[in-house]
Amino acid sequence: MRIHLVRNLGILAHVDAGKTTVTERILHRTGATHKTGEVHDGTTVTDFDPQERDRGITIFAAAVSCTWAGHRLTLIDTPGHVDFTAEVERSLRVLDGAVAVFDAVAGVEPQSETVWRQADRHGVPRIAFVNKLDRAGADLDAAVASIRARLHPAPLVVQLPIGREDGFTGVIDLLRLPEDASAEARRRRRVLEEAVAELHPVALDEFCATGIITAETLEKALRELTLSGEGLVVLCGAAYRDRGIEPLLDAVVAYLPSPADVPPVRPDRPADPAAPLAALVFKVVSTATGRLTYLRVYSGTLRKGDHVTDAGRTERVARVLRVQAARYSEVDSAVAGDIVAVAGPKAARVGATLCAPGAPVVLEPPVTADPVVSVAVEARRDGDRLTSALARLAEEDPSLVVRVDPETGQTVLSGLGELHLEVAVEKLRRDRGLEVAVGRPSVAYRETVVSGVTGLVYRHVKQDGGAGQFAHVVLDVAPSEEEGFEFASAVVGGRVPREYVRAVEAGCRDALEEGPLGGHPVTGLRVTLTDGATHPKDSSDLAFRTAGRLGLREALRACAVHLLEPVAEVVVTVPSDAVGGVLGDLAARRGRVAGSAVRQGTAVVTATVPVAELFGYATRLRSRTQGRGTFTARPVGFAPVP
Ligand SMILES: Nc1nc2c(ncn2[C@@H]2O[C@H](COP(=O)(O)OP(=O)(O)OP(=O)(O)O)[C@@H](O)[C@H]2O)c(=O)[nH]1
Ligand SMILES: [Mg+2]
Repeated sequence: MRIHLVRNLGILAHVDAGKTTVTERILHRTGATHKTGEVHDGTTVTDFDPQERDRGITIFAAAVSCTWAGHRLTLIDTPGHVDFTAEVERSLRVLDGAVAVFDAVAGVEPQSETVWRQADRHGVPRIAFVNKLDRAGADLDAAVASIRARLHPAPLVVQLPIGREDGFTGVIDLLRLPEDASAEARRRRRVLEEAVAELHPVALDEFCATGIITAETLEKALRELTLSGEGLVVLCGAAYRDRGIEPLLDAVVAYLPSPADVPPVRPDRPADPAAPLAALVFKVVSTATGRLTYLRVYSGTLRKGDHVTDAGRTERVARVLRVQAARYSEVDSAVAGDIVAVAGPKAARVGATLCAPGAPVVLEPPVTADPVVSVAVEARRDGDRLTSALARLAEEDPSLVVRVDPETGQTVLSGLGELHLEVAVEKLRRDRGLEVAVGRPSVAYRETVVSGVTGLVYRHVKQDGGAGQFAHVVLDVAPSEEEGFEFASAVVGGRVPREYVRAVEAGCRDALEEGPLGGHPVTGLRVTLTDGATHPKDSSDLAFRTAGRLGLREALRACAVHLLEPVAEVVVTVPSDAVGGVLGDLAARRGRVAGSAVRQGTAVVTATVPVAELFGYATRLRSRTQGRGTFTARPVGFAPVP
């Protein structure tokens, strides 16, 4: 398949907007499947995990391929629930374009905004699909207005719905209007022409010269505006009723980029099958037949049997597989622009770069979010199996972190939300047959330095027979504005050789895993190695790493350290008569209300609330509002515990 005929796209949206249903209808319409499944029956192609089928939500991003109009489309159906945002992040990293799906009743919802900003950060061009036009209360114009107000200043609506709500039967293409088009359709075509003329010089010239813009010019202009992000093509339909799917496929082909239309991942790795191989691992899964590594090939060709390197390790690719959700078909090779899975590599992690042994390269890995919620887990028996199963889970999903609490000795699993952890634990039970007991959820605290120390001296000296150990370091510790950890060396005159400086930094990182207050990870500090000394025989990397670790641990005990807790931005939607109770309840939960708005009898309250105060909030809100209230919570960082 020639590269400009390839489309790699994500389906993105708030929970329940209809991503999986859209994907399902696309697979059917393109002939990739013969039956169409439904989310509520647990029969869709992309929600194939038993937990997804039971819960009726997408948890894991699933890739599927199909062909349309001579193009090969690879779609990634992503989860909409906020707890699985990391899964979306990993997918966005390897996609060239996206379809953002909206609910025609709700318009832009909180998680639509989150994934939109994520896509912005990755520079992923997208088109919009306003779904569920068949629902009571569906309103395309209102949905477009909310897109304009909150996401994109220039939505360009290219269709007109036929019929409303239950009477919705399809869409009229405003680009190619039939002869007998209604006055309303002509008016909307005019609106589209004017909007495009405003953004696109060639279209403007044509508009000024002839008074209209032809369908061909419009299509060309819309493609360019989509790729540059200056305009947002908006389509509409009702996936459930199979309306608007063909035009959506046409739009994907017409407007979204091929791998050759986006900037190369690196200047020296063009999207060319003849270039040296560079592929990024974005997903790792264990299947019944072994470990599969999902990757996006950015440049070069990956053949079955090839050897590839990843951070210095060389591994053999035994099989290359094209992915169809839970099914795989073997192919001989994958080329630049392809998204495939491979069997063989045992060590490659999510975020790793696989490359040609002679031409090593490291691509930027997807960012992983910090965990905010933890539970203690314990095996009723088979403790060792639990340990290895947890390690496997964390490998598949880097937003899960496993550690042993230094005080209680308990194994603690941390993740991005209660649901995230619940799903992980359920996976241990179902997929691995482990009987696990789970403690109550608690938040994942952090520690941060508020005032530092200078000139802390640490000498690590061991001379009890055999080879000795000698390392001498002097450290300054200061708070930093940024989250995370910065390290610098100000050592002069080569008093500490470069490799030992690196060992000191590694030792400091070890020390950051357990802070002085309660053994929580330490963040927001800058450490400077200001001086040190070596011994001609007894100094080693190990000695300096140990000195870095113990030295920083001692320094942290001398610093003023503050406890941080995760906070979330909460958006609560309730009938307006319940808003008083909701505000009071948020205040009792240490929430800070940022704003509230009332529209058509519905109040939307936005607040920042500590995650620790949100456990059980769903139940509380439901009972307060007789089931009519809903909320979403999005972790937004850490704040000092009062
Ligand atoms: N009325 C109506 N319902 C729809 C339409 N499309 C999807 N639905 C229903 O909306 C619900 C959610 O659809 P999904 O396809 O699971 O939504 P999703 O965006 O994949 O949800 P998550 O993956 O959990 O974020 C299901 O019950 C669908 O049957 C539509 O066009 N009209
Ligand atoms: Mg879904």
